[in-house]
Amino acid sequence: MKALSSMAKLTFSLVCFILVAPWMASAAIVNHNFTIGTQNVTRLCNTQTIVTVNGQFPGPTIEVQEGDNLVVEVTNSGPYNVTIHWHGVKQLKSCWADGPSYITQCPITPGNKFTYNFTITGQEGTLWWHAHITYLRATVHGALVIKPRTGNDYPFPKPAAEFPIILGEWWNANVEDVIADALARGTVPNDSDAYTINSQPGDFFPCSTNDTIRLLVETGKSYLLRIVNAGMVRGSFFKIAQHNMTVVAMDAVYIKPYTTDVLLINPGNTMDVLITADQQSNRYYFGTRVYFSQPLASAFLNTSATAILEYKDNTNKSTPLLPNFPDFNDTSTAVNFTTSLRGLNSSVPQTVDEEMLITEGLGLVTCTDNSCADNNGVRPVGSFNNISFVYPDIAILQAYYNNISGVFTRDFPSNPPQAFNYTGNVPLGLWSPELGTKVKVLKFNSTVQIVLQNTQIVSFISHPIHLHGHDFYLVGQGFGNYNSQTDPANFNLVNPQMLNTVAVPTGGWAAIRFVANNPGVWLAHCHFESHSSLGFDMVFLTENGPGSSDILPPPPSDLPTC
Ligand SMILES: *[C@@H]1O[C@H](CO)[C@@H](O)[C@H](O)[C@H]1NC(C)=O
Ligand SMILES: *[C@@H]1O[C@H](CO)[C@@H](O)[C@H](O)[C@H]1NC(C)=O
Ligand SMILES: *[C@@H]1O[C@H](CO)[C@@H](O)[C@H](O)[C@H]1NC(C)=O
Ligand SMILES: *[C@@H]1O[C@H](CO)[C@@H](O)[C@H](O)[C@H]1NC(C)=O
Ligand SMILES: *[C@@H]1O[C@H](CO)[C@@H](O)[C@H](O)[C@H]1NC(C)=O
Ligand SMILES: *[C@@H]1O[C@H](CO)[C@@H](O)[C@H](O)[C@H]1NC(C)=O
Ligand SMILES: *[C@@H]1O[C@H](CO)[C@@H](O)[C@H](O)[C@H]1NC(C)=O
Ligand SMILES: *[C@@H]1O[C@H](CO)[C@@H](O)[C@H](O)[C@H]1NC(C)=O
Ligand SMILES: *[C@@H]1O[C@H](CO)[C@@H](O)[C@H](O)[C@H]1NC(C)=O
Ligand SMILES: *[C@@H]1O[C@H](CO)[C@@H](O)[C@H](O)[C@H]1NC(C)=O
Ligand SMILES: *[C@@H]1O[C@H](CO)[C@@H](O)[C@H](O)[C@H]1NC(C)=O
Ligand SMILES: *[C@@H]1O[C@H](CO)[C@@H](O)[C@H](O)[C@H]1NC(C)=O
Ligand SMILES: [Cu+2]
Repeated sequence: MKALSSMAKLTFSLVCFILVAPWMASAAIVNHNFTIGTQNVTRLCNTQTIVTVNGQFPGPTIEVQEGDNLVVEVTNSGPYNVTIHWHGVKQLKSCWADGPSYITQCPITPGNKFTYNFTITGQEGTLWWHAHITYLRATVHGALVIKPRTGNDYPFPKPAAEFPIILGEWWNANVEDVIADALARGTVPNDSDAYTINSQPGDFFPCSTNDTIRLLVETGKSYLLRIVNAGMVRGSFFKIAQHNMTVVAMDAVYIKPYTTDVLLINPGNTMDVLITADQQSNRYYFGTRVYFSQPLASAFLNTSATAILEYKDNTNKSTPLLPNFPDFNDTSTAVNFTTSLRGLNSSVPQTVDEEMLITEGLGLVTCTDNSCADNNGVRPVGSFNNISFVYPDIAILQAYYNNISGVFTRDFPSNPPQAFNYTGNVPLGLWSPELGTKVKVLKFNSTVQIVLQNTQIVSFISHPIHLHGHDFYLVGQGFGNYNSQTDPANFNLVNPQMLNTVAVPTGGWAAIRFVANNPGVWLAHCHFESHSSLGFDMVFLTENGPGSSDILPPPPSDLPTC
């Protein structure tokens, strides 16, 4: 009987496949118009003119099905240069649509437009889009939801409803002034004035209570939270009072479901999380607490952004229950979470063609002008392998495609220029990186392994490193200095997670593997915007392959020029 019914099922799905297949091949075109403009928004009793998309803050949620062609016409009606990045989208053979300013394109200047046109294949879950220039992404961001193709299901029970949850930050200042002011004075940018959930700070910040976000749920039902950390400067713990969460995807890759009462989510990462309304009908706070891994933390904003999970038939209007958040410096909870996640369908390359050890961290350089008189004549920088990235005046991809020389050099090193105790007491002589616009050239289809080694210079915190245009397997991580003799034996080459952003443990390292299968120019950077602005960036240039379909296509005709 059982065999018969599965036989029937098989026949049914074969029929379905044949019927559906031709239709599936021609996936839909999804069109959106983004108008960048300004708008006055009040938070914390403070009104700011902010840059938004279509007048929305956070910006519109874009929903597609896997396989769709997304076409977004961006019109810049605002006062600043802008570009939009589709964070986590693999952009296979569509590097021109990736969006980081001066890397794949010149900015869309005020009054002009550009159409981003790309296909989203082999990715399902939640990604996001954001401005990729200066500090604009603080307000110019939104969720990108990728559902299964028609006929495919989630690998988990269908939730009763889905909620995008965007973690962000708010400044009582124009964010463009925040970054310009920091660069002019040679300091790190000022901290934000509030953390937010869907742009609202919640009940623990001034003047915010009336607008606190509420999610209404029904007893017994399950819901999918599509959490995006769009924060600019810090990672966060995330908790819901008295409710467990089951993480089912991260960075638009399904994972082995993992049930926990606390998440750690870093800027650049996304998580799809199932919750069930299985507690007493009531109101429960959920929200964030900053994770700040530096042991001797200086002052920082540690108030929780909160929203409310409310059962629909709840009659109790007393103060909601607050989650018991971990301490801001609870690295063991942070690491316990990140090391517990496992891939669902991993197929890790077992051999490596190109091996790199890349140090990453902060540093200090001497100013050559008066710009950091306030800071003892030095300014903070970020670097990879002792090179602090200097943004060029034209896009690297354009320079590469058109053979324009003098824009970048191809000598980004595969190893740090000198070995030292990276997580020890680093001598001051090693605190100043070189400045440069160097790229690392990768052979098409080569398997790359990179060990990202955190350095204990200036401050040693966990940095979320984001790679554009690829997902990578996180095959290993640890504290202290990476040991190339002993650590590889402990790599997980069976079921590691696949991510687009990895938080390298504080005072530690992370090993990633990916295949350079996508011709073009790909930025990698710290997803703390304050650090990326200070040169915490690097660039990979993947050469064309031998096949006629393995090459970078020509640029779209409306690509902005500099
Ligand atoms: C986008 O704007 C164009 C006009 O520029 C209009 O024809 C089109 O219908 C709009 N598309 C959407 C999806 O709103
Ligand atoms: C925002 O407020 C300022 C000052 O009140 C005003 O000049 C400006 O026109 C407003 N901008 C928008 C987009 O409403
Ligand atoms: C998008 O790109 C495809 C080729 O990849 C092209 O056929 C299509 O016309 C483009 N659409 C728009 C609106 O430019
Ligand atoms: C940043 O903070 C400093 C010191 O508190 C302050 O003087 C400055 O005005 C702030 N900058 C901006 C853009 O708010
Ligand atoms: C919140 O709403 C109440 C009642 O409508 C109102 O009296 C109060 O002024 C509001 N508070 C703020 C900060 O807007
Ligand atoms: C959360 O999960 C843990 C471990 O499975 C369990 O002990 C606990 O009772 C659960 N809590 C709630 C509120 O469901
Ligand atoms: C790690 O997380 C698991 C699952 O939430 C929990 O059972 C365990 O106690 C945690 N371990 C530590 C050391 O915090
Ligand atoms: C966190 O905030 C509380 C007040 O809310 C304050 O007393 C405490 O000093 C802060 N801790 C840090 C490390 O800033
Ligand atoms: C966390 O910081 C507090 C001071 O705010 C300190 O007492 C405690 O030892 C720190 N914990 C860890 C694990 O570093
Ligand atoms: C690096 O420095 C740390 C802190 O001083 C020390 O504990 C560690 O043993 C050193 N590691 C090596 C490999 O020298
Ligand atoms: C990429 O490399 C793999 C094995 O390393 C090989 O099987 C595959 O054919 C290559 N693909 C292309 C397009 O060259
Ligand atoms: C805006 O972009 C254009 C083109 O790259 C550039 O010439 C101009 O300097 C930029 N403006 C600002 C304020 O950066
Ligand atoms: Cu960083």
